[in-house]
Amino acid sequence: MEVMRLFPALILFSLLSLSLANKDWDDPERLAEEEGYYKREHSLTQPYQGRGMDIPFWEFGGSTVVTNDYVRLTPDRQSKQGSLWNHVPVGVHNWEILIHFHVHGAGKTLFGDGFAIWYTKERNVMGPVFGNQDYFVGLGVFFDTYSNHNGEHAHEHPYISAMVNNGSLHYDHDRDGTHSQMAGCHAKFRNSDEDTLVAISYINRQLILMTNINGGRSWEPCFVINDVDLPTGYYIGFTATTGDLADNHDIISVKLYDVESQDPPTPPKANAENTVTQEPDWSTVVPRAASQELPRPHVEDSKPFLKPFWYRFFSVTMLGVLIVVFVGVVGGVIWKRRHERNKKRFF
Ligand SMILES: *[C@@H]1O[C@H](CO)[C@@H](O)[C@H](O)[C@H]1NC(C)=O
Ligand SMILES: [Ca+2]
Repeated sequence: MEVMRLFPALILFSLLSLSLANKDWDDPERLAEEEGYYKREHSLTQPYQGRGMDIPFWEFGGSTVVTNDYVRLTPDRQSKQGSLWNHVPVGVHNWEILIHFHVHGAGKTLFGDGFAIWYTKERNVMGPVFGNQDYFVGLGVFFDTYSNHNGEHAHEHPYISAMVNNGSLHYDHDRDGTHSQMAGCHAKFRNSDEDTLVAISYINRQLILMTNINGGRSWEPCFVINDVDLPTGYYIGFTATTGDLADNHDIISVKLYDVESQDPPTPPKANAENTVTQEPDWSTVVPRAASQELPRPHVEDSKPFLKPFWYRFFSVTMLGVLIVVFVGVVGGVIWKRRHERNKKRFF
């Protein structure tokens, strides 16, 4: 029968839709718990015990102070810069990091400037990019609370954006870095009554950022960036800065997980002909992102990256439609046969 021949294809298509729906936006906490291997040497949790002011595996500079409840990079005062750097290089190339932070202050309309999360070659060098050096090498994720507005971009602040740099690019503070960002999203994390968390995962060269800023377990997608090259051996760090405007920038906890790669590594080009899959040397990779937004004179509306929503919506909807169609067709066939049999019986 025609319908029966279609059945395996339908099942396959449904499964495919489901797997597509779940691939990109995994619950970061589930991923960390089930597939991640907690790395204590890259994590920071309460109590931040150590001798005196020291925190094991971490060092801090500038205005940073450690209390029982948080590490405060800057206080809500003007012209401060603070840093917190992990001094153990990250040796794994697939990782996820969960960060609990708190940005808050007395300012109702004027506050700034924000903080940054780093995965860079160098650490502990102060500078103008949210307290870190410019022309950095590696990844910077900026939590920019103040819009240095000039009509260059149409997004609202606070704004989270990511930039990958090989040391050649300048972070343009006056333009909120929109000329060098890979992707970004608007997120109202400042002065939130709820715990504010961010999850950044770098798995199979895909960089994903999600936020949890509205309480509960609701993780919101911010962006997905494919084809990002980051080597192993760089350092995790946090910096923040205030200028004319100020805010408290607090880091409450950091948890890094070694996440197993779900796919085998791509063999280096030289070995493409033979079938031996050789682990590439992850430590020599130069930071690079295929999707870097190119310098431009005019900036268009840069809305948050919405495609994955559509993806999920589309595939879940498709599955529903398929089930309805399938049930309808099978039901229709059965009904028709019964009807015909009944006809024969009664007439
Ligand atoms: C560094 O990045 C710039 C701009 O993206 C690029 O033009 C340059 O070739 C890169 N250099 C290396 C060594 O990859
Ligand atoms: Ca800014």
